[in-house]
Amino acid sequence: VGASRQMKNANFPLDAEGRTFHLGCRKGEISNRMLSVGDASRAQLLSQFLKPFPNGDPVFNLVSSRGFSITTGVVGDSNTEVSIVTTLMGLANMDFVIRESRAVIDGPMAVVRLGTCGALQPGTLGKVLVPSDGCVLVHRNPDAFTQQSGGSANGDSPSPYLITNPVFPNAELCNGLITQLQRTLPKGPGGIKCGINCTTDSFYSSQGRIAEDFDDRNENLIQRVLGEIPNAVSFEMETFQLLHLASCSKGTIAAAACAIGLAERASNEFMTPAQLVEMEEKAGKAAMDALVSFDLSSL
Ligand code: R1P
Ligand code: URA
Repeated sequence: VGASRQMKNANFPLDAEGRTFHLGCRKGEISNRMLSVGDASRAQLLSQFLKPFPNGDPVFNLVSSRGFSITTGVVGDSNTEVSIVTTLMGLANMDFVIRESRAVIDGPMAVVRLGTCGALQPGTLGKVLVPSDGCVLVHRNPDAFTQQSGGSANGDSPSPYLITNPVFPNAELCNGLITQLQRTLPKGPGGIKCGINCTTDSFYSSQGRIAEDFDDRNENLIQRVLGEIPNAVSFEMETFQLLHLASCSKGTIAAAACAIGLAERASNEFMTPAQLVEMEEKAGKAAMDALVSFDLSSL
């Protein structure tokens, strides 16, 4: 869907075909059951589980000028529609996806995110980490880095990173996701670990990666996060916005999430590309089955 479209309504832009500004979708193209993934290759891999519609229409695919993609089809023999949406990275992109899909979908929605993440607990490389206990936002506090922020009256300097209170997944959708993951994933070193996810506003500073080129003041950040949130399992970059918007959706969106522990922060180890693809396939199928099983009328 091209960039040079005449938009109407500066408050919530739609083009002449009723397509949204960034996601590029209109009514009928995106399902009430949505799997959100970060990148195009994960979306492509998981599109193998989508079949043509019972009336013979092929699986639908759209790529917007901003790089978001939507693939809509029917899961297996269930006759239930699911859309795989490429959400890209960061809070703002998740905001575009949820707000613009909400605008063109009628009725209740269920959204599951399958991402990758930094694994915070030792021994959790390659596991699927599920924020069943909630999700906080860890974000940089620019005021702590400016000259004029000389500290408060009691002499405390402002903290360079702020940690919000948690937001929570829809319990029924999250439990369904856990059930499907337990069914699909290999026993043993693979498998799942539940806890709290920390969404961050940077892959680097607010995930405690040490940089020489910037003044980040994050040397103790991972230690602080684990001290304040002992059951923190993961660092990633979108789940907080998904769960927060769902909780502000006036009861119309159920959301849950999980992420594959791609990099273990304590040991500095990474999964191999082949291990990642295997886990994406298994966790992706589990997430789609959880979406299919979810009772939308419970919202
Ligand atoms: C950073 O590399 C990206 O990976 C994680 C983070 O949330 C961020 O988007 O998830 P995805 O693999 O889903 O993109
Ligand atoms: N995604 C993140 O946001 N952090 C990691 O360390 C790995 C994947």
